[in-house]
Amino acid sequence: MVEDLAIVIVDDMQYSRAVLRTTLNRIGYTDVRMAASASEALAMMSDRRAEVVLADWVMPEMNGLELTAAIRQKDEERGHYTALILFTGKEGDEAMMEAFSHGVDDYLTKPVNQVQLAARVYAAGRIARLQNTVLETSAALAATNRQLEYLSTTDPLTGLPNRRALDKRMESTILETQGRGGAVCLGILDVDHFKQINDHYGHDIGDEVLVVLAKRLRLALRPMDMVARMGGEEFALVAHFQKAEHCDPGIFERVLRTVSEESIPTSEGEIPVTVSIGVCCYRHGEEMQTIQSMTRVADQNLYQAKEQGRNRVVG
Ligand code: GH3
Ligand code: MG
Ligand code: MG
Ligand code: MG
Repeated sequence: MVEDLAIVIVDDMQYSRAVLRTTLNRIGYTDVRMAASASEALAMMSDRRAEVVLADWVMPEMNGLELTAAIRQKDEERGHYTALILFTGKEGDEAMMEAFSHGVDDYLTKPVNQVQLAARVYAAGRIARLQNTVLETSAALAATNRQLEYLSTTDPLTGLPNRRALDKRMESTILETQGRGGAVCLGILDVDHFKQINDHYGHDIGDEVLVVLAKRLRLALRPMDMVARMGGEEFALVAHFQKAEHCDPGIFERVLRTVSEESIPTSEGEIPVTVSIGVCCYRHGEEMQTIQSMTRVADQNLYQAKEQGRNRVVG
């Protein structure tokens, strides 16, 4: 018994189609569909895919080679592979070479020998299954990689980029500022007296505050700016400006006001929250900065902001 295959026969001659189908049925293939033209075959295959296509070369409108190109393109889009056997009355090595150079997997001359047909269809089925296994495996691998990439760069509590993603962004933004121009500002934001919120309402409510705060910070900045969670109740804000003269550390004042203007809703009621922000900006042409040097300066400024009474921006 052969393993069944989804087969499509394409031939403009009704008689040829019927002979092939009868032969394939006799071998044991039950899923054999027939199309009278290339476009009919393509429609059939977009309904339900085929594993092996047996196509006539010479057909009106779209010929077997054009059909091969169309199937290859559709397969590429969908991540499938269809094995293609071209059959033809054309004689000679040149015709055969032309067919293979157009991407067919196999080639048969008419009248089609039944034993050869059985062997070639069997081999074509094996090609299709091997190719499809490879494609499915690499698609699964790519999905796993995307998932890993997401997990390794995202903070699970707030859904914001994490420290690792922040470092990557800072590195590329600093390089861009150095090379192409513009400016980059790093703000390190720390919630004021967050320990008191935890102590008073409990750690879970503290978490709720962090989640809402993260959303507010995201909304307070431009889409191209980055808001990341550095850890604990500390967030990093990264803003890049195309031109050095557009550098505007004032955005951090706006962030500060957005946070303190409205209390944060939690399941234990509204909790007023203020934050302190330490800023470091690097403009093109200034002495070179690194992530470390910018973080150091922003941290020192954050410390100053806390010292000076909190709920303020320094830098
Ligand atoms: P300051 O104004 O000086 O920043 O005071 P603070 O109380 O915010 O500073 P401190 O660093 O003493 O406290 C930060 C607290 O944040 C301590 C820690 O328990 C809490 N914390 C860190 N990570 C989390 C978290 O993921 N969830 C919650 N609920 N609390 C956290
Ligand atoms: Mg024909
Ligand atoms: Mg802190
Ligand atoms: Mg704090």
